[in-house]
Amino acid sequence: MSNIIITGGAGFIGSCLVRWMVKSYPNYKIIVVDKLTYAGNLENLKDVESASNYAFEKGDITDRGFVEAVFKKHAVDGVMHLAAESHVDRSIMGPEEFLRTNILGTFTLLDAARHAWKDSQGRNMFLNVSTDEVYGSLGEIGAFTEKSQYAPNSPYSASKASADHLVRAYYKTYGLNALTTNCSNNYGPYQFPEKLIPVVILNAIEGKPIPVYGEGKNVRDWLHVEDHAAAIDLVFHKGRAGEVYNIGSDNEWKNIDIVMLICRILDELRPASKPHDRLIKFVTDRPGHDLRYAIDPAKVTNELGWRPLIKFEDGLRSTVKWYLDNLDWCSRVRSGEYAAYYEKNYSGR
Ligand code: NAD
Ligand code: TDX
Repeated sequence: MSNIIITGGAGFIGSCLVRWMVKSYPNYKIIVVDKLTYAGNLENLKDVESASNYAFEKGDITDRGFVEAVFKKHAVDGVMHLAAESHVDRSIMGPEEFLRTNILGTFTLLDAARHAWKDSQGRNMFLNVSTDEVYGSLGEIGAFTEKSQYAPNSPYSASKASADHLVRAYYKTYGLNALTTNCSNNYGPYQFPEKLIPVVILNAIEGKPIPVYGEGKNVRDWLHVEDHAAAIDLVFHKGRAGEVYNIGSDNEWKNIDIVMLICRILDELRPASKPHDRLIKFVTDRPGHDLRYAIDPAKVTNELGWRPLIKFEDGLRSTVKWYLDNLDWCSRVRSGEYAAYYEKNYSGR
């Protein structure tokens, strides 16, 4: 494969994957397809914008005419599909856009690929980037495997689950070379400051309350975004069509513990008159809040040899540092629409 579209390439994980692919494969053409919603920002791609193997197409993945035109213009033979509405709290406040982008958008891409690739199936690949949230919530023990039952609990995870089912159906019914990766929580630079880690960092340094939902006992399994990009690259090239691969790093943290750890890192890097953890505020819980996610990565490790390389304490510290060094980026992406969202999400909690 040589002409690969990365949908959602201007977002958090997408932009990391674009940087990774543009640098790793000088002979490929990497084409970013992105609508540039509040979460997508061309500033995230400034490192690659002048690379000769990079192109950008602005548009909506639910727009069939646009998607077909991109396939034709660039002779697309591979798809890494990340474009999505990705924030659970927003899906609770307004599910419709999640259903449109995540379900209809995935269908539109799959169907365009099916038609564009009808005579060249063997040489193409459609990789759908999904989430561990499709499996619902775990109790105190165990981890999700590729065989775990789907049990999504939020409009976001239900829309991602629907997309995963469509990918499977296109493989089974039409023989489209397609597969899905289900990954745990990502962290790292360029994550939009509506997700837990950047919210904690920015609120702490601004002296605002640090909102912890419920009692802070919910558990997430955290993976550095660069380890995720490496996994996507590997599965795209070496994974078997029709399969599912769970990506995660055995790195479970209770929310309150991760919040405390960020506060300690900030006490060191940006000391304030009092410790930052004084700002922690337990607020009304997220409805349908999944208690615990954990991924069993045995399949991707044993079959393809993937394993995460970035130690969590190192990755978290460098992430905190990145935010401190990029406060201008933070204020630019948080302006406008984000300000209205912030007010709505946190005012009643
Ligand atoms: P993000 O919200 O940071 O970025 C999403 C990108 O998609 C943005 O650039 C946005 O402009 C674009 N987009 C949204 N709607 C679009 C549309 N209709 N047409 C074209 N582009 C559109 O998301 P992220 O955190 O980078 O997540 C990327 C993918 O990875 C998503 O599919 C998400 O479900 C999945 N995922 C995320 C995590 C995580 O922890 N962030 C974990 C596992 C899986
Ligand atoms: O202000 C907050 N306070 C808080 O306690 C926020 C924003 C979150 N939380 C909690 C909720 C979760 O238990 O922290 C945990 C992490 O929350 P998010 O950052 O919103 O992530 P999560 O809901 O776990 O989903 C993320 O991982 C899976 C991504 O947003 C999804 O796109 C991905 O599929």
